[in-house]
Amino acid sequence: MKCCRDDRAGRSNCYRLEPHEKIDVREILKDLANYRPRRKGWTWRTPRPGQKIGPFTYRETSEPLKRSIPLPAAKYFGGIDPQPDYVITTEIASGRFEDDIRRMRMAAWHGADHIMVIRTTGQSHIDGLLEGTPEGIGGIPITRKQLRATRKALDLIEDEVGRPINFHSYVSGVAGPEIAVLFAEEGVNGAHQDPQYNVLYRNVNMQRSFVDAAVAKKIMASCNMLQIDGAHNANATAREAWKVMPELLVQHAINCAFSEAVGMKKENIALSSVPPTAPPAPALAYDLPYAVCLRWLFSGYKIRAQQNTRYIESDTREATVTHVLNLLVSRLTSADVQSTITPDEGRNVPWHYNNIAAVETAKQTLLGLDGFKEMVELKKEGPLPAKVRELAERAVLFLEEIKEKGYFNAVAEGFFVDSGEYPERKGDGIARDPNGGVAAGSIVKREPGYYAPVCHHFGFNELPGNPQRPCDLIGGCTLCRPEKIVYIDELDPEDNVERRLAEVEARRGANEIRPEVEWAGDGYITCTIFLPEREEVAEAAALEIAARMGLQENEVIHKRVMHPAEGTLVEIKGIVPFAIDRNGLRIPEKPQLLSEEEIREEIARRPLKAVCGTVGEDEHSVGMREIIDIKHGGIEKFGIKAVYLGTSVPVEKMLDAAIEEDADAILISTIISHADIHRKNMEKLARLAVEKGVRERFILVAGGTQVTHQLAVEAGLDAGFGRGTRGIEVASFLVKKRRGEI
Ligand code: Z97
Repeated sequence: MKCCRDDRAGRSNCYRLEPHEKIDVREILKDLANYRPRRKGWTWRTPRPGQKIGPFTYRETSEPLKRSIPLPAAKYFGGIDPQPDYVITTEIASGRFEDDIRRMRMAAWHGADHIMVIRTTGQSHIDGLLEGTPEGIGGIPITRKQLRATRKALDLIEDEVGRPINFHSYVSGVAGPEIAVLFAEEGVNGAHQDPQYNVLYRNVNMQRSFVDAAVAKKIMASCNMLQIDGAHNANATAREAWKVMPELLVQHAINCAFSEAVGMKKENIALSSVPPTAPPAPALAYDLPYAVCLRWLFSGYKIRAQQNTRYIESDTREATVTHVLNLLVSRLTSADVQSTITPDEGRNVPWHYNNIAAVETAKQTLLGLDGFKEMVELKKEGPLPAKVRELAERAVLFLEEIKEKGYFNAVAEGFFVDSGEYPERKGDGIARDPNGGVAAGSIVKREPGYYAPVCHHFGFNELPGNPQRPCDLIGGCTLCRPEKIVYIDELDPEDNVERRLAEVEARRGANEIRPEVEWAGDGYITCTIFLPEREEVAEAAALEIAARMGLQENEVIHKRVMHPAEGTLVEIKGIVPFAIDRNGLRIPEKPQLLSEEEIREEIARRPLKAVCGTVGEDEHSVGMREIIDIKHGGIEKFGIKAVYLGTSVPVEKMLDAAIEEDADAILISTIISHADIHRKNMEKLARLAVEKGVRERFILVAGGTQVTHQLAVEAGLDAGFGRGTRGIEVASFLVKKRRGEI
C-alpha cells in the first residue's frame, strides 16, 4: 500500500481504500486526535449538460464517478453509470458509527454524495455535547470522535469513488450552538437548522430557540454549510398533511428570512420540500402545485426535495412507487438535493441494502426522466396555476395574520401544525407558551462592553483594542487554530467502539461468515413466504416455519393480504444461529465471458456455423431452441449460424450433417438421463467423431439439465452446459475454443 498523503500534522497517512478490501475501522480510528477535515462547506456536483455517455447524450447529468456500481440494466448499454445532476442523499441510522461507515461506502458506490446521519433518539434533549462513541438507538450519538472518524472514512470513500461527499447532521436542541461549532470544527458540510423545529417539536423556549439559532446559523454560515430547514416536519406531523401546505410556505419563509438576516447566503439555504400526499390520494394534483408554488415564491434558494415519509408503510413496493412519483415532481419542477429514505423505513428496520435501493430508485428515475422537461411543459392555465395562486394567497394571509399578532403569540394560539387548511382552523395545532418550554428564562441580555474573543460570533461584540480577528485576543479560536481543539477519546469504558469491535471479533472467527443487515455479523435474514391462508393464520404459520428453519428471534416485518381467504404474503426476519466457514466453501470458478461486442465482431470477421439438435430418443427441444434463438439471447444473436436438425436426431446424423455443412461446431442437447443415456450420447458423439477422423475439425458441445461441464469433458467432448445456461456462455465458449484460448 502506497502512501497517499500527509495529514496536517505532517504525519504520513498511508491508509487508503482498496476496492476489493473491506474498510478497516481500526485504521480509521488510528491517530484521530490529529485528523483534520480536508475541506469545509458544501460541494455540488459538477454539471455536464449535453454529456455523451455510451450510446446516449444526456441533458441533466454531472461528472461521472471513478468507481461505481451501475444500475442492473446498464449491462445492455455498455455498463454505463451516468450520474444525475442532483446531489443524492442517503439517511443512515444504524446506531453504530463503525457500521454506518461501511454502509456509506456502499451507498457512495451507488451514487449517494450526501450522507445524513440521523441522531440517536433523545440527543436533542441533552443540553451539552456528548463524547466518545456510544451506541445509539435509531441513530447515532453525535460526538467529536464519531464525526471525526466518519469524516475521515468519507474522505477515503470520496477518493475511492472520485467525488466529494457531503456529510450532514442536525443542529437542534438547547445544545444547538455548541453542536454548530463542533460541526464547523469537524468539517460537517450540511445541517438541519430551524428554530421553529425546536419550538414546535422539542418544546424549547421560543426566545432561547431563536437566539440559539442566530448563533448556530452564524457559525454555519462561516464555513458555507448547507442549511436544511424543518418545514417538512409539519407535513410529517399534521393529521391531514395536505392541508398544511400554506403553513409549510410560511415556515420556510420564516427560516429563510431569519437565516439571511443572520448572514447566511441564499445559496446555502435549502428548503426542505416534501410532496404532501401519496397514493391512493390523487397525489400529483396536490404535490405538483405545491412544488411549483414553492419554487416560484423562493427562487434563489436551494431545494432539498425530500421523499414523502408520512405515508410509508411496511410495503417496500408501495414506498418505492411513492418515491418515484416524488422524483417525477422534482424533475417536473427542480431540485438541488434529492433526498432518499429507505423503502423499509415503515418497518423501522432501515437496512444496508435498502439504503442502496432508495439511492438506486433516485438515480434510475432521474436518469429515466433526463431531458423530460424539454418535451413536456407545465400548463400556464387551468387547475395548476389556479392552485398555485391559491396556495400563495393562503400563505400570504397566514403570514400577515402572524405579523399582526406576533410570531410568539401565533404559536401560543396553536397556529402551526393545525390540520385545517388556512384560514380554516381545526384547533388541533401545536400550542407553546412563549414564556415556557425547555430553558425558559435562560436568555440574558448582554451587558454593555460584552465581548467574546471568538470568530463568527452573533450579535454585538465590543472587542477591546480593535483586533484584526476577534480571536487574536486569545491567540486564536478553535475555528482558526484547530490544534486548540480538545480531543476527548472515550468517556465510557463499556460503551465504546473498541469494546464493540472486540466483541464482534470474539463472536466471529476470521474465517466465519454471517449474514448481516445492519451491524457487523448481526445474523439477520428475511424470508418471503406466501401462505394460502387468512392473515392471522398465515402470520402464525410463517413464524412457526421460521422457528422450524432454526431461525431465532423471529418477527413478522411485513404482511399483505392477497385475498381474504386465498392467501397472505408474509415477510419475516430472523437470526441465523450459525456461521459459515469461509474455508469450507467450494466456490466454482467464474467463466470469463467475452463481451457481446467482442463475440459479434469476431463472428462478423470469421463466421461460425454450428449444427444443433436433440439427440437419441429425446423430444425435448425447448432448451436447445432457447440456446439457438435470437429472441432470448441465443447464439444467433451474435451472428452464429445455427443449422437446427430437430429432435430425436441420431448421433451419427449430427456428425454427417456437420461434415456436409462444413460446420465448426456440433451442439447436442440431451435431456433424458434415464439409464445414463445422456452420458452415453455424449460418449457416442466423441467416439464417432474420432472414428470418422473428424474429432479435430469440430468443437463438440453438449447441453441438458443433467449435463455438467465435467461430465461432458469426461465423455470426450469439449464442453458441457447445464440448467440455466445462456446463449452468450455457449457463444463465448465457441469463440474462445476456436481461438485456441481454452
Ligand atoms: C429529514 N427525513 O431528512 P433531533 N432539526 C430539524 C429536523 O428536521 C430534525 C432535527 C433537527 C428527515 C430526517 C428528521 N428531522 C430527519 C429541522 C429531524 C433532528 O435530534 O431528532 O431532535 O433533531 O429531514
